[in-house]
Amino acid sequence: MDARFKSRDIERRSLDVDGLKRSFLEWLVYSVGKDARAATRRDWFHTVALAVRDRVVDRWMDTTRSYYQEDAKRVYYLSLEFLIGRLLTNSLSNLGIVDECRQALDRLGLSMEDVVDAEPDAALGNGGLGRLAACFLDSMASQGLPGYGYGIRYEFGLFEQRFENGWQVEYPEQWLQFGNPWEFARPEVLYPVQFYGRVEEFRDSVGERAYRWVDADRVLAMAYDTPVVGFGGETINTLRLWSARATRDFNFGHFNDGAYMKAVEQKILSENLSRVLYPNDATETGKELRLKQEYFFTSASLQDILRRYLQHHTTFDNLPNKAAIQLNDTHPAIGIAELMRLLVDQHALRWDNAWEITRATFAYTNHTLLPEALEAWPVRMIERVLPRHMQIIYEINAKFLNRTKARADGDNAKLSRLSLIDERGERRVRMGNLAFLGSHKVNGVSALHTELMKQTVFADFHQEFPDRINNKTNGITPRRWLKQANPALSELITTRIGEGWISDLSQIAALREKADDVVFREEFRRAKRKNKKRLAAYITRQTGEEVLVDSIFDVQVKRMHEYKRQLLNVLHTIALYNEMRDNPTVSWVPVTKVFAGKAAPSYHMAKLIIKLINDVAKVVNHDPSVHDNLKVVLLPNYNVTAAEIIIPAADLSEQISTAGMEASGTGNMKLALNGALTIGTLDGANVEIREHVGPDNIFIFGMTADEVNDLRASGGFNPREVIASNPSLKRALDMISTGAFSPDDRNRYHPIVQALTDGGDHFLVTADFADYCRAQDAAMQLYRDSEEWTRKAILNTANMGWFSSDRTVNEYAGEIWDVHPVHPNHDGEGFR
Ligand code: BZD
Repeated sequence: MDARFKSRDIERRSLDVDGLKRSFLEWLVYSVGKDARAATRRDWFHTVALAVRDRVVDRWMDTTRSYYQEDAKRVYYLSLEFLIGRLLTNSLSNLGIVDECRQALDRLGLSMEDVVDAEPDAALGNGGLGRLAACFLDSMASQGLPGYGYGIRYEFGLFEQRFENGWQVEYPEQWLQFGNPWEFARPEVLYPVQFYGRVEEFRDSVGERAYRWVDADRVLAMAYDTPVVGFGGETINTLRLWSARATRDFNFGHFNDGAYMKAVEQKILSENLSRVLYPNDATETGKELRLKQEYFFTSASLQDILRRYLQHHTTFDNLPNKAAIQLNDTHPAIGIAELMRLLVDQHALRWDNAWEITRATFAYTNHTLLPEALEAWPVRMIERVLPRHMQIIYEINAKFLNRTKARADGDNAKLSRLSLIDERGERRVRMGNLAFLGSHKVNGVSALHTELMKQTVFADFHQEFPDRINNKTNGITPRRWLKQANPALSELITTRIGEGWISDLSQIAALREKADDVVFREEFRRAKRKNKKRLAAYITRQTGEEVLVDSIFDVQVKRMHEYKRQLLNVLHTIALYNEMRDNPTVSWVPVTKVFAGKAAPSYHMAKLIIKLINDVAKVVNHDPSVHDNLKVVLLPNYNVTAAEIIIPAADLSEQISTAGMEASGTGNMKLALNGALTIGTLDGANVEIREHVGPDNIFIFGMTADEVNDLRASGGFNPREVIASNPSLKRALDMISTGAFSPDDRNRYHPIVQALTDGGDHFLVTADFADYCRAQDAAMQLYRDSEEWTRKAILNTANMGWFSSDRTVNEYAGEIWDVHPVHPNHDGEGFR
């Protein structure tokens, strides 16, 4: 081998400062094509990312080879969303070379922060569901589990949010504009995906009725692979995202007619499939393109999974022993009909055999009980777009209802609830029912949510299949959400208890005893203060507002939604503002209310709430009579990168959804792990957080899910009475409705006031207001006692170990997937 080649080859893997520096220079010149004088920060980011990627590739191949050689059972996580965020710090940190990289850059006169900041935030998701998928990828790789992510390589991720005159305005987000150094295009990994056309019946070789899908349009799914670096760099898994490509023969007929431009137009249109992420979180769109996206990535993934399986097997009997497919909500649930189609139509399996294999392979995670979020595609649309799948769904349904009828003895109402088809109004396919029926396990994402699934949406199914529903409480990866986002605290923790917590978060319990150690408390506070300074500077950069570092940072960061009740927080803000103005001589605990979150572009109420927060901020922040004791900021464009700055700096974590409506929450876990005290309702995983951190270390308020249920069952309540009996609530609402925050348009907030009064206050904002204010007062009083506050904050961090996504993923692996760690053989290569 050429000597120069060989030395480069070794250099590609060296992890010391000199080796990194040399390969940076080499990459800058030979791959980015710049010299050091002309290079921009973005050039350097690409350079460093490519050099880091080099250090991953051998181990990635080793990992994949080991899975192949062992014919290990793999888990395939099918998700329409992966909210990944930036990868540079993540990769360096999981490889253990953050300091080496920093020094190498330093020697080149570059700051690591500048390079890191040049990376776009990969926002291929809306919120919790997409971020959970990303945390699971990290946890699977960190534990050596053979896990693959499958999704869509959206050209445009979640929109960029800006405020114009206080209103949300959406801009396209172009994360791929300058290329993506982490991904490998796989132009040879290409699968056809069909749409439209019709179904032909024929007799197969043994004279049985069979079907083929003909005259369909075709699109190709092309793979892009991103390595998923596990902690320690032992296991490197794969995230495979599909991009739509036109087939070469697309509408060839048009060429013959001479209508060349028309054919090219068609080509462009078919590639729209992977163009953009739908920005709705918790509401269904019912748009045909969305259905096509769901089928597109599901079909390509299943074809890929079967191809991999068939490398080792000649029949499908072992598929459930070699592949577990997890459906992240119902978005990929059409995969159940697709696997049936592939097995029955393409591989000639008998129906019952195919169904048994399908059910044993799939499992389904539900993330919401909100009726408006449950997918139900019009039968007529599926008939048109996926005609063969509609037949298969009918067949699944008929067989199931026939079997069930015998036992349901005449309970037709129950049968119609169990049906895959909702016959009320326009006929629709209930994707939740399909997912349930086609899976061997169905799970909720917190203990409460899973119970409510059994009692509400899936009550009838639960009766039929009492062993199918199980709980898997969500978790978060401690690598990104503590180690990387909060170096100040994580270094402190490591000096005291070692670094075992990074891969086994239960070890963080060793901090419990440190809560009583004055010196540790002081150091814990110092770390928090450092993070608060960083956030304060960020706030000033983003909004121009100056905030007091020693005020309570009271943080509510999440998508804007009425059920999450940002309005409750705003009403408390206004009430507090009034109290401060009324009592200027009292020594108030200074409060900084930090909000951030995007609203779905068509969700008018959520956008109006954004405008209200900005309007309230304008009034409060410029009122000298509150002496800077209260500041309100709404940070624009909340995303993973912003979360990494905000969360470590929070003192108080707002988790205040109407009980029974937030399936789990995961921001609640990130904030508590970073030493914020939660103020929250007994909803989602808050219930379990209370159990772990202890009731003395959390501020719980408001109605319980049972109370909410009873109240609604008894016909609701009269918000007007509640408002009349609470002067501070009445005053706050009056100010909103008379234009105190919108002098330029006094009626602006009429819809909000209306919803909270004559509208019946569906989310029980007024009903929970008084108790929320009580809990807020308790928090503010406690904050005065900084030792006691810090003690509780430490106990939060110390008691959150169970909420690691490593624990969650292990539960899935053991109780649903039956997959086991594989230890890749890295013998052939010299890496450390
Ligand atoms: O899933 C969220 C729930 O609201 C949270 O309570 C829970 O913690 C997380 C993770 O389990 N659901 C979503 O984020 N849902 C969506 O983002 C979504 C996206 C598209 C369509 C429907 C819902």
